[in-house]
Amino acid sequence: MVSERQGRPVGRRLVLGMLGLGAVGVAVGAPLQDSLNGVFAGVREKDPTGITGLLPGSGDFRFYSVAPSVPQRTAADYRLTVDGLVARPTAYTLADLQGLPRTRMVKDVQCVTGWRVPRTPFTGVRLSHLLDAAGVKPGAKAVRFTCFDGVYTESLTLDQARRPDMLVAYAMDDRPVTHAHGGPVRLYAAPMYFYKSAKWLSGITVTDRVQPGYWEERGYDVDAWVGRSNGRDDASID
Ligand SMILES: Nc1nc2c(c(=O)[nH]1)N[C@H]1C(S)=C(S)[C@@H](COP(=O)(O)O)O[C@H]1N2
Ligand SMILES: [Mo]
Repeated sequence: MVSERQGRPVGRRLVLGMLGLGAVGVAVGAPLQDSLNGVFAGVREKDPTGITGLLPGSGDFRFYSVAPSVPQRTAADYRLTVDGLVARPTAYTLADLQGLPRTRMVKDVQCVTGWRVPRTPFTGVRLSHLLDAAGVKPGAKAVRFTCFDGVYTESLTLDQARRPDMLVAYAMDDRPVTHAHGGPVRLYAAPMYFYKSAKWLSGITVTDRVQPGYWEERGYDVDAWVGRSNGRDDASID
């Protein structure tokens, strides 16, 4: 099976080269650091020296991106569109989203490859609120998520999407979602493995059937309930 860890060959080569040089991360500035964190994500789990853990500001998180580079979106140019089988297609700015009813949740983040970050707060607007505002048409069965990295996609059934623990999140750890973590806006699918939580969210399309997302086309479960799917935390996922 193709896995997350195999999805970043360019980054890994670059990182291995840098590790060979010895000094890591110390002298680089913030924007570069952001992208380096992305590059380091793929190796950290395999790094027996622990040296990648020395990267500042990364906490326990790994940073994942299947895209080699992702554009920045600011509060001025960020848009989230809601379209498809809806009565009222809508485009939200970041300020629009922040002005909607706010939900904060604190749960463990769990990636399917085994790493976990305990008690991570996410804040945003419920996905169900955006769906209700758009007016889901009869016959709709699912939701497709697209991202401004131009590559990643995700999906939920309409029933899953309407759960109160599915958020369109603009804060993580009580701070604006950073670019490396998928800011300014990412999905937070709390009851599911973290691959469902699409970063750099730009589109929500209501559809008549589930279209499997990026990793799901590569073998991951579409219904990604934590503890109940993908062979649980079984290392065989790799
Ligand atoms: N756009 C996009 N979203 C994504 C991914 C990605 O590669 N691209 N990776 C997924 C996976 S596998 C995980 S574990 C989490 C990682 O989120 P983080 O980088 O904030 O830790 O994002 C998910 N959402
Ligand atoms: Mo993941």
